[in-house]
Amino acid sequence: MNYPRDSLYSQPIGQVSTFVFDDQVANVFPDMIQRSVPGYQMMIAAIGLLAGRFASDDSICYDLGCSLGAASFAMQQQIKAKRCHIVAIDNSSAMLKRFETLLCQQTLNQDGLVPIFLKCADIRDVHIEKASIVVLNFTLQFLPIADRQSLLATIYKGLLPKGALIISEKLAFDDARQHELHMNLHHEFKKAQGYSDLEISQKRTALENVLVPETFAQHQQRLKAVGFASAELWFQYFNFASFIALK
Ligand code: GEK
Repeated sequence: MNYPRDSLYSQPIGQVSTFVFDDQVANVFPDMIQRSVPGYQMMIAAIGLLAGRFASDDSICYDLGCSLGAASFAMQQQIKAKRCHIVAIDNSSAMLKRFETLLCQQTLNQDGLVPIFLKCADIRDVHIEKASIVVLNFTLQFLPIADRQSLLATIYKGLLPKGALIISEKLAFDDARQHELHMNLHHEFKKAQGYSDLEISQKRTALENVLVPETFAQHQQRLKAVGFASAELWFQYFNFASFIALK
């Protein structure tokens, strides 16, 4: 499938409305996320490797907030476990429609891969069971802060004893100068990717109160509070990071 370049915020918009994962966004999503999230491709590739290590026989791998399935496809390429499958969940039907098309094209060509099952649902309502690996790749940040702990508790409960949770997020920093520095570096990253100042600032307005970043310490404390034995960073590029929590 050919995905067009993201120019959703390139023209002046009188009143920028709240960001939603609708058809317009889904249409340009691969370009948008790649040019907006430093290290996105590297994180996706590494999530594949992590799934290869953690996916166990007779278990389920979850991709929560899967969008077009980049993490699911990367995991699928690396999972060698038997009687294992991936459950990919998103509440945007526009995203899942495109994921479905990609999945149909792919399964025609490749046999022997673990199956991926798509589910259109709010990740706060889903049941997690027999999970060997759960991925929240830039999804938790879109939930209201008050809802994050109960989702993580559900994941913890559904994970097998040797299971792992991978969380990637935009981070905030306690130190005001560090916070400002990382925000500016991200702005410069986006400019280097071809976004204009107008696009960057209108997108920032659209995401206000929708994408709410927290510090790594806040994430770590919450993960420990729901029972995880440990949670450590394995990747960071400016204010974008990925961490792994072990049951
Ligand atoms: C990737 N993981 O390419 N329930 C289900 N889905 C949700 C919810 C919710 N409550 N809230 C948001 N989403 C992907 C990228 S994008 C990240 C993830 C970004 C979904 C939303 O519809 C969108 O598809 C995804 O979470 C976030 O590896 O756009 O920065």
